[in-house]
This record gives sequence, structure tokens and C-alpha cells, in this order.
Amino acid sequence: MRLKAKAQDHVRTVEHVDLSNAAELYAAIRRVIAGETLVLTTSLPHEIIEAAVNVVSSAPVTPYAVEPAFAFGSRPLFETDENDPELLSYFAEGSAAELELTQKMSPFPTPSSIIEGALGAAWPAGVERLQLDETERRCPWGLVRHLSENGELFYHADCPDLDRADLPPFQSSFINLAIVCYVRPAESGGELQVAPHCITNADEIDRLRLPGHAYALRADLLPEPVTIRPVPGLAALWNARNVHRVLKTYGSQARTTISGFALFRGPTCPLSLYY
Ligand SMILES: O=C(O)CCC(=O)C(=O)O
Repeated sequence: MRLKAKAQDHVRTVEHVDLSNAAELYAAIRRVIAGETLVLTTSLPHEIIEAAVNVVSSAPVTPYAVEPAFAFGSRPLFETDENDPELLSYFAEGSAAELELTQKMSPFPTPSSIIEGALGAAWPAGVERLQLDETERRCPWGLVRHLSENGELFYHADCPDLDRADLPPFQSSFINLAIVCYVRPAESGGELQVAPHCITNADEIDRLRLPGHAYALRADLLPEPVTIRPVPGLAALWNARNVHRVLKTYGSQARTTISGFALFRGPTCPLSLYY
């Protein structure tokens, strides 16, 4: 069953999908990939989120190693040397953190593993963990992130393939889907906002960039966004090229999420998960 939570117009919609309905999830993801500014939301079982809340506060927090997703240090993620110490610690810390979260949540599955399973069931070619190089290493999935009081993320887009002429063009076969599961909201604030504006090239990032800021884009040049209020167990999925931000959080309770990305490389390829 699909519940239309909010539908303002064709390019600015939020739709709720049932994670266990593979056909519905597939159809909805295809619409995001086709270029609709559509934020999908879904709900995870309460008992999973209750179990997660108890462990995430003590869960290891890996550095957001590939944030923004299109840059790793000063180099693009896909071009780092396979023995780069930062890349090695990204894999080591990320894998250890994922294992620890899995063990601490046992016998419950982690929120990220539930989403991974649902994507795998919905997507015809299944899912895989993104492989960054020729080694056997696979990316971790399910980044625990705490935004503490007054924390916020300015408008940005996560586009790993900007300016890469060797990759297929936008909207044909390389879309980065952002996926965030809300485990514990802040006392107030901390809303996700996704604007109906898609970044398609690096010049646009330069045009919109907030002067002097590493990643932030100017809100005053962007169209009105949709707003998603985090509640425990809610998960959101959208095209990470659509500019998005997290509004400031208030209160002493940190806003905690488990998140990651899924790369669409073509309809017959698995969705590649990473963070
Ligand atoms: O936590 C959220 O709601 C969004 C996170 C985000 O913007 C990102 O990871 O790029």
C-alpha cells in the first residue's frame, strides 16, 4: 500500500513506501532515478529502533570518511591510491564499527541491514558493497552519526561522478541515492530539507557555493524545499544530487542517524552500497 504523505506537485513530493513491498519499492526508486524530485520515506519496525537507540549512543562513530561523498581528502573518492593511509583507516574503522553495531544489536538486525535487505529484494540485480579499487575490500554501510546541540548541515549535494568524463552521463546510469534512517531525533529542529534542484555539473556547485565555505551552497538561490521531520524509525531516500540540508538541532539530545549511499550504475547492475 502506498500512502501519499505529502504531494505538492510533480517535482516536489514525499511519498511513503512499504519496505516489505519489493515491487512498490522498485517502482518508487525507478522514479527517483528517472529524475523526479521525490523523497521516499519508509518506516522500520519499532522494536528494531528501540534496540538501536540503546546501542547507538555507545556505538563507535567512524569519521564520515567519504564526506562529502565526491571527495576523499582533496581527491575524488574513486581516485585514491589503494594504500592511502586514510583509505585504509576508512575500511578498517568502518568495518569494525559495522561489526560492533551488528553484534550489539543482536539478536535484532541493524536498521541498515534491514534497508540493505529490502533494497536487495526490490532491485532486480540485488545489492553489493561498493568496491573502490581492485582489492577485495568492500565499503562499509550504515554510518552512525550524531549531530549534537546546535548542529546542522548546510545545503550540499553528494555527487561522486561530477566532472568525470569517463562515466556515463547524468540520469543514464550513475545516480547516487542518499539513504538516512532516523534513530533518535533532537529535542527539536534537525529537519531534513530537500530542494527541487539537481546538481548536474561542477560549475553549478561553484555558482551556488557559499563564499569561503568548504561544501555549503547558498540557500537564497535555491527553490523552496520539502521538509522531513525525523521521527524514530523513519527512513528517507532521495537522489543525493538534489541539494539538501539538515536544519539546526536544539536541546541536549543528539540527533542520531544511520546512513549511507546506494549507487545506481545501470538497471542490470546491483545497487552499490557505501558511505
Ligand atoms: O541526516 C540527514 O537527514 C541528512 C544527512 C545528509 O545530508 C548527508 O549525509 O549528506
